[in-house]
Amino acid sequence: MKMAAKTTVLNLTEEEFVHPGNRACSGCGLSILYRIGVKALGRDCIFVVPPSCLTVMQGLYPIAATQMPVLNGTFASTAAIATGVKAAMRRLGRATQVVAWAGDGGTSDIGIQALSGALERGEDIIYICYDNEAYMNTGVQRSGTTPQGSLTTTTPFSGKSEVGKNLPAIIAAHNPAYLATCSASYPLDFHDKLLKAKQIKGLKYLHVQTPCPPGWGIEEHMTVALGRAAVETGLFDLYEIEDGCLQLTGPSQQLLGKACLRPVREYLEMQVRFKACSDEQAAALQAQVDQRWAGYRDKFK
Ligand SMILES: Cc1ncc(C[n+]2csc(CCOP(=O)(O)OP(=O)(O)O)c2C)c(N)n1
Ligand code: SF4
Ligand SMILES: [Mg+2]
Repeated sequence: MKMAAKTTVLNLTEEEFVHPGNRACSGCGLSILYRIGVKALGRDCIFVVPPSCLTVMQGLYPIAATQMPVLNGTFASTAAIATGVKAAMRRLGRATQVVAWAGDGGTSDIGIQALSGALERGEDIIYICYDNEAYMNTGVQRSGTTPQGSLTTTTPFSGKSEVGKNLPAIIAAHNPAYLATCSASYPLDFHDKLLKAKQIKGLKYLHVQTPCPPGWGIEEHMTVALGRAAVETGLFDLYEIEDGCLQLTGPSQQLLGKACLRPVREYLEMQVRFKACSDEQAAALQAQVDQRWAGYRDKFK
């Protein structure tokens, strides 16, 4: 399915579904993503959210920050709850979108079993994983997707020693109806991928990198610059997978025309969490990026 005409700031709906003022930290990547993403979903949707910064940001009824119904569940059961809510909607004859929206800890670690089952069954839900690359809500503990070398409160001296999970690749191995990677720094790209996901039957998975100022050790005004640097260095690629076929999208697709990308070191040096990262670790990361992008250039030339 081809993407329809792109949304811009000029034609993005002015209707707001998120009330002014919420409990996210200033500069939170998730809050940018949430406000814009919800515009693509529209009013007829139900969120299923496990414990995370999003639960805190949305707040509790009757002073919730969002106008749509939210079901807060347990960590392990997000995709199973969404499956049940969708079945109930079907039974009622309603086309309501059911959207599971969870963090990286809730997706790559604790909720992965229920998500894997829902993927295998091809449940007709949207699953969004916002990846701030640690358990932020409880004080920056390392998660499955925390990158190697990153300082967290549970990897406080020399950073995480293991390589982070490539969660989109794990999801892709389940052959979902639609998979897209997105960034909070390109919220309209996320908006349009979500619009597209709404038209597709089956499980749609969107994986979004969301910079987190306190967890990454950056100033609040650097959030957008950080997400862009992740894309421009080739560390975080924006793509879609449909019918098993991967296509780079938007800003990542445009990078194909460049002879070389920004050095990975630039991205690492912008963040306190990588201050223990050794030259060898940075060089290994650069080598991985170079190899992946050589593969893209071969494939898409
Ligand atoms: C079973 C269970 N274990 C631990 C917690 C405590 N807890 C609440 S939020 C959270 C962090 C979630 O991390 P992530 O999914 O990455 O979302 P983020 O906080 O980064 O937004 C944890 C560990 C919990 N509520 N339930
Ligand atoms: S800790 Fe990070 S993800 Fe959580 S609300 Fe603050 S900026 Fe957002
Ligand atoms: Mg997280």
